Amino acid sequence: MSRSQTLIVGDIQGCYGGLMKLLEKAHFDDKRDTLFAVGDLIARGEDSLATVQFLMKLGDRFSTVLGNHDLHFLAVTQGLKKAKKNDRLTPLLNHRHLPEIIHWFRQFPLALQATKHHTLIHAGLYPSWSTDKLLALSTEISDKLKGPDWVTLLKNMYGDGPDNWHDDLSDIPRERFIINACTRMRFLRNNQQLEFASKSHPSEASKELHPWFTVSNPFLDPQQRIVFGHWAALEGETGSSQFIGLDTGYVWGNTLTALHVESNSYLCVSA
Ligand SMILES: [Mn+2]
Repeated sequence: MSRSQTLIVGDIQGCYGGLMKLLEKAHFDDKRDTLFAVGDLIARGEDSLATVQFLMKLGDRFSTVLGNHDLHFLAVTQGLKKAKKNDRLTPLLNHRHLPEIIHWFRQFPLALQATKHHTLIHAGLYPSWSTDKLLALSTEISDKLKGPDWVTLLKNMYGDGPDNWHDDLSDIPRERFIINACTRMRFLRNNQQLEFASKSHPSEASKELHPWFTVSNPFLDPQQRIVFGHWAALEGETGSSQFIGLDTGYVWGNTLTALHVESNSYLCVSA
């Protein structure tokens, strides 16, 4: 009997066909193997509904962290926001099982420990946090998202500030910073301020902007690998084996990438 496999897949974005190609290539067996994702399961691709239905059927063989598109989808279901112009979420939003789908999404955290040495987060690890701290802050948000005030949490999450972290942040500014750092961060300014305007490859960004993974983090255990998505223009180029960027822009016509944990190798399919 072959050994069980653990796959961590990059941003699926509703690209059901790409996900199927990738899992076939891996000979993924849903009775034996485990699939993790780094968030943004849905939105721009051709079939967000089929993607969600497939992942829901995997039960506890699947887990994910939430991305900005996943949280935005939840906000849209509650009438807090309109779907973005390029989102193709209508079949999902109109589905008769929408309440179950909403419930399913709300159970997932912002960060999770997939293996002893792999921490998953959609955007990145803010450089003054350890992974233990990240997981604790994720739990703060997750408890709210699972609880009775979840719609209020989503209503208050929109906005770019505060842009700097303090341990004594509380209430809405605290929630918003945690959600922004975990799901939207790419670049930081010199004083570790979050900056959201630039989405480019680091080589094309202004000199005052630093990719979060290049900012020294004295709290990060060198044994921990940070596995993230969100930044398609990065094409996975972090320059460090400790930071594993899996968004390789399948939805933009490039590739869908997964880390195969047991062999520490990458699987890739082209759009
Ligand atoms: Mn994203």
